[in-house]
Amino acid sequence: MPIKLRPLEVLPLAALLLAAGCQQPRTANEAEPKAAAKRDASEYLSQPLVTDIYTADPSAHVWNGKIYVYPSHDIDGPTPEDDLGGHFEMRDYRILSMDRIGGPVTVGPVALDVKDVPWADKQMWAPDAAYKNGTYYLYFPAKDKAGAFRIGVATSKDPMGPFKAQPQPIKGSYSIDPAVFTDDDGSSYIYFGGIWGGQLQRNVDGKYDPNGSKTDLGQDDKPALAPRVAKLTGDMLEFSETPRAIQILDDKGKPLLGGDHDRRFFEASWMHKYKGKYYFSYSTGDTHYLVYAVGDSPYGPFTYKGRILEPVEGWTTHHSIVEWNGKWWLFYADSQLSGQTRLRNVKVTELHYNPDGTIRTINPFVAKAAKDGAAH
Ligand code: FUB
Repeated sequence: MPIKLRPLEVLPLAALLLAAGCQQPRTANEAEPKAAAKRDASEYLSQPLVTDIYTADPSAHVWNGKIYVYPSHDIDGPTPEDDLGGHFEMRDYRILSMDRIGGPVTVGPVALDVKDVPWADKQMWAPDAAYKNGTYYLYFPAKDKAGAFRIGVATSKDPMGPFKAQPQPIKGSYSIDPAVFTDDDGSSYIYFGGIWGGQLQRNVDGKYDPNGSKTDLGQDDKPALAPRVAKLTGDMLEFSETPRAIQILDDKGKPLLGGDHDRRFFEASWMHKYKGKYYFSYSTGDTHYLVYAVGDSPYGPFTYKGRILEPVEGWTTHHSIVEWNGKWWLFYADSQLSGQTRLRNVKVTELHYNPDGTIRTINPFVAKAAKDGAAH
């Protein structure tokens, strides 16, 4: 998404060079990631799941006991970094699978290419997947020929693909970052939206306004732009209702405001259920946190509870949360391998709940004291 410089102590070398007007050398799309001059690998809480392609925005699912990760497939392109994420020029999806966390990771072949999606033009951003009655569904945002983000669906009998796209995007869809949650009664809900380059602010009435704001509503003292949710039809291919705005409230029951950049919704919706409660989590974008809010219904309202992950290396932060083998896991991404926001790598770490159901905040870097202790 957009580029905005982070504090110097976490600013990657590449971003410093860019800020100074220096051009970064471009590599081939599938080039072997090169180690960038920055932190030592031991300073990161966890290591990249794969190193032969760049991946981001990991949506993890467990099907038949096996873990599948549906990430964005980052590539290096010619577009300079901008606030609207023009530098995220992804053209296809590759799916990851593993039998166990910590075990070998298989990188699947191309599962869906933009050239095989009749309505899409470019920028295959963060996807998600779902399963129903023997079919796997891949949900993905892409820009259409008019430059508006829409959300498409593609189907396959194999979780690794290849997927075949529907000829048109989901009717009435807009913006980015679809995440599909299936509740215990079998109903599936799709969450989506993202401000700035994700164009939510240009779709306030569900109709794309190419001349709309570049950032948000520009009203810091009004409720922030809300992520959207819609129940899916039984065949998983369309919205069964007009998408609803999701309310995210503070502990006094007031909506989070547009100026509350530490807590308000930016992008990267995810829904999971823990002990009967609905956990809606998301990225705060320009403040770089992954945060969560809890409610009693998949539609919300949700009450803001706190941070899941402190800022990672790189501008974006995007995640999924899944239960596997009796433990809960946070899949996330940073820019460890490349030092560049546009070339990210997915990771996983265990997530812990407190007895009251709140989530313990994770630091993506190893605390110095702990590292020194481990070295002795
Ligand atoms: O990967 C492209 C975009 O960056 C995603 O759609 C956002 O969530 C952010 O990670």
